[in-house]
Amino acid sequence: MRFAIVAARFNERITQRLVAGALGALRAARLGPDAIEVHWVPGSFELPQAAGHLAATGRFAGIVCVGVVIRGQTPHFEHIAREAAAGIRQVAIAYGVPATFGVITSLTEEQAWARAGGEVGNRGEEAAEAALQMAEWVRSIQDGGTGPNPRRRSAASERASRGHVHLTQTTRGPRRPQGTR
Ligand code: DLZ
Repeated sequence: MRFAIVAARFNERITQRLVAGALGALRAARLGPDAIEVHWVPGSFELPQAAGHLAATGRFAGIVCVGVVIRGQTPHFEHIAREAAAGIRQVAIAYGVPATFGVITSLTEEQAWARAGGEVGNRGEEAAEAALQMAEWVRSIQDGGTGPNPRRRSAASERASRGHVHLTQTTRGPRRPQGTR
């Protein structure tokens, strides 16, 4: 399987850490250099457009989008963060190619560093883990299966999914909240 990382140059020093985290996760999944491409775009606003072009080639099992949006003095932050998130989701749905959201949206630069390999984890690594899991799931569905067997999960994957429903649960039907009928 081939994966792409699309990275936004704005706040580039921090984004580099996200790219490194994403590369680490993909390599840990035994993907070689030939199976990973890194593409840079000017800012997070451009991530969906690039992801769409890459998805349209049909060459990728997953696309990991990384960027850093830090709140400034104006509502610009909201526009960029919202468009990046919605656009990436739209690409994933339109093309059926997992496109994951490794974009930090923070109030301060300090918060961004903390989420780029600091004490709060690495959003790039987590987004790559999510793309790997989704790609595996898509492939198993296309092969006529019911979803992948639970694979050994990395520490980043555990962190990424903490507090969320695991994919294997959602593929086998939603769980009824306890005490309801
Ligand atoms: C213009 C801009 C601003 C103010 N802030 C950010 C940011 O915090 N993070 C980011 O990734 N990009 C930012 N950009 C650039 C936009 O994403 C985009 O590249 C430009 O608006 C050109 O379309």
